[in-house]
Amino acid sequence: MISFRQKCLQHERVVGTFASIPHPVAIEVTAAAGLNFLCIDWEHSQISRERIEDLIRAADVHQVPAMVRVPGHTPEWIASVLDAGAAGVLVPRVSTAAQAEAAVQATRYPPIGERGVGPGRAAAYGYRIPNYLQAANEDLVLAIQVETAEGLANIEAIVAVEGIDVIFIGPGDLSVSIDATGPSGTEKLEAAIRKITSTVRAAGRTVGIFRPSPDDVGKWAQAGVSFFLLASDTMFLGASIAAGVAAAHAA
Ligand code: 3PY
Repeated sequence: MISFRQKCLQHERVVGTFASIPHPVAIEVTAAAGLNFLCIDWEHSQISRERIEDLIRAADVHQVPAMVRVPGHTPEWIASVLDAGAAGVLVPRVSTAAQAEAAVQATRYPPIGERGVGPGRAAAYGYRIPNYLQAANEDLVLAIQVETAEGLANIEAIVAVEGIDVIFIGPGDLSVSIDATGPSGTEKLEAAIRKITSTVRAAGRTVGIFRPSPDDVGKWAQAGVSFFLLASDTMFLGASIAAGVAAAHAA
């Protein structure tokens, strides 16, 4: 069976969502919904490092790969969630080739990178270290987020960094960073997203994007995006409750 990383690298469409509710029950409910993967959001939630390990465990029960969005570029955070068994990392706010290269170094073991060897959950608490080292370098997904004006300006150099699997666009942050918020910024933001997408695809690499709803997933897939993070557990929960309540009032 083709691995999650290979699906990403081969531009197969994968659809996931951000998991931000710090409880394994939410992961189990979300994981059973037919997603290709989950991304546990350590950057923008109450989720703690200890809880991340339980959430990954819950996703594993459903055989859904669980990536983790780390809060920043610190190599120890990246290694720590990979040791917990994450299927990969999403590193936010990568704006230069040097930052992209540092993410590769933190994610891969030597000779590719500098990740430290530890007897964490991913290596069966030490029993499987020899097997795990090679499997980790082959199977873990490294996605970096381009979401700043600086990242947009440096996109050619970032795309040239070996070892990045997915260049993921964060439209919310990007819109703020390039001063393209609200309806008046729509065209400017769309042009920026298209520039990143076409540059990444011209280099044969994989593009991802956050979309708050599925409405324009088809449009961005046509533009060359194949890795989608669709809303979040809390967004789906809120929208579903609101729709149910509205329907009950209207009945
Ligand atoms: C963004 O849209 O900026 C994101 O980071 C998505 O979570």
